[in-house]
Amino acid sequence: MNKLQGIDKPVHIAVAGHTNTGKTSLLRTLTRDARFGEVSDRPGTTRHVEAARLLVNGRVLVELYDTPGIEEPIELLALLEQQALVSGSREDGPQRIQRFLASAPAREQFEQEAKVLRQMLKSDAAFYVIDSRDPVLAKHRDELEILRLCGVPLLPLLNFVADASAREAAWREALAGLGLHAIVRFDIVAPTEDGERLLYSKLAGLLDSHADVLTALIENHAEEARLRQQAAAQQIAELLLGVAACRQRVSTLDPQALALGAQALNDDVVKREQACVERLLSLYRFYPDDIETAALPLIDGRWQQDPFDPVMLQYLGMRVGGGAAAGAAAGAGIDLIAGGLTLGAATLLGALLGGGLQTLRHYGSNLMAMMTGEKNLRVDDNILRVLAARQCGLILALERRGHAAQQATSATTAVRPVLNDSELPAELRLARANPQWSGHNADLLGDERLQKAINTLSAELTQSMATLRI
Ligand SMILES: Nc1nc2c(ncn2[C@@H]2O[C@H](COP(=O)(O)OP(=O)(O)OP(=O)(O)O)[C@@H](O)[C@H]2O)c(=O)[nH]1
Ligand SMILES: [Mg+2]
Repeated sequence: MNKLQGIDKPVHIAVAGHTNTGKTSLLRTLTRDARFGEVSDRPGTTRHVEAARLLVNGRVLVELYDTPGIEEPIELLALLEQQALVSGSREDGPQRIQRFLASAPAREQFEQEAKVLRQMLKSDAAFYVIDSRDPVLAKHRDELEILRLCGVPLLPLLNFVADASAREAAWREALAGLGLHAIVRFDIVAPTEDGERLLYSKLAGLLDSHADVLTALIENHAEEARLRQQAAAQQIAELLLGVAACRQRVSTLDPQALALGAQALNDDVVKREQACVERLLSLYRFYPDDIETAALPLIDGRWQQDPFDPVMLQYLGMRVGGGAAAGAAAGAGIDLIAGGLTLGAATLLGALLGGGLQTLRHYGSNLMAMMTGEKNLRVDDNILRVLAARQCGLILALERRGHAAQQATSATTAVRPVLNDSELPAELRLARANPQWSGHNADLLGDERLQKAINTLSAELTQSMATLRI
């Protein structure tokens, strides 16, 4: 990126505010590091200044500094005023802060506040994080007064704006009264899609000399998001093509052999899906235990139900062939292909188990071919639909989740169908005819048709997801 050439030093941004407003959480969201610092409901959690870096192409563009919460602003402002009176000189804001930092109270009563102010003086700008559910009190006004003495551009950030008890208008009025007109709303736990872009562009407006760095960061984030979506869609396409191609050979049509074969196929699909979930989580820089939602029935990054679970299918309004015996034999969602015929394994199982001669007769002369020819089990089309819907739903939920989220209850993404229910995409039908595509290894890398199918299918999935995002 050529634009980075002229950038010689990173922008230093302090994150300040009253205690417990979400400062450390903001760092987690902006760095996409769910393990940054310590976050808790207790006030006074962060006790020291802690830095985090934002890199683009290996270059540090921004250094963010988490700071301890300010706890006694009223007392501190009174002290600063008293110190100004005693000194009698006309010092500017930063000089007054320096004077305070050199005084004894900065090492005693106001040790925490001193850490914040020292960092403020060293920074190019600061975010002032506000819990907008709080009423605007004297302590907040005093806190802002003190921070403004540092002479650094301050961008107030209204957190908890989505909460019903947010007092956004009162805060805007109070901030305007203090001369702070550039304000950003930013829900730290569940930021909107363009939340970060707005945050940095507002900051760029306040920091003219560093606008190029912030613009480069914004562009990089957009590019990263695009590449991440592309890579994610590709992972899903690979999963679907692999599963569509899966076949489990069964040597006889004996119900027990069928049930064992069906179970082996079932286990293989569950494993493949799990591997895909793990790759998606790591692509979006989440840990398995970050994800647990009602909409997405994942526990510790693992689906509660395997894709063959009738509840899951029902949820998506899908059915798979299922006779009485099918569920019991783990055969639901699995087809038998034999002698060029595709039959629901369940139907056949039901016929064999129940001695349903009627059904057997129905297959007529093809039955012989089935008995003697090659017999394979494969997954039902609807299982592929479930897999597609779940993985795309997961991506949408991950996109909406900030890295500061503590619980996952806020995810509203429901798993919705992605593949249409009339005919499977051509690539998946092609995969049905190419069992070798179910392999996991490097021999597949050279298969041009497979590569093409992955690219086409992932483009289709990307498009379907775009419609789900609206
Ligand atoms: N629902 C919700 N909770 C949030 C949000 N931001 C922060 N929290 C929660 O608020 C609490 C305080 O968050 P922290 O990030 O530790 O706040 P802090 O400002 O760093 O606190 P100190 O270090 O103690 O000053 C935690 O329980 C967070 O999970 C938000 O946007 N939405
Ligand atoms: Mg903190």
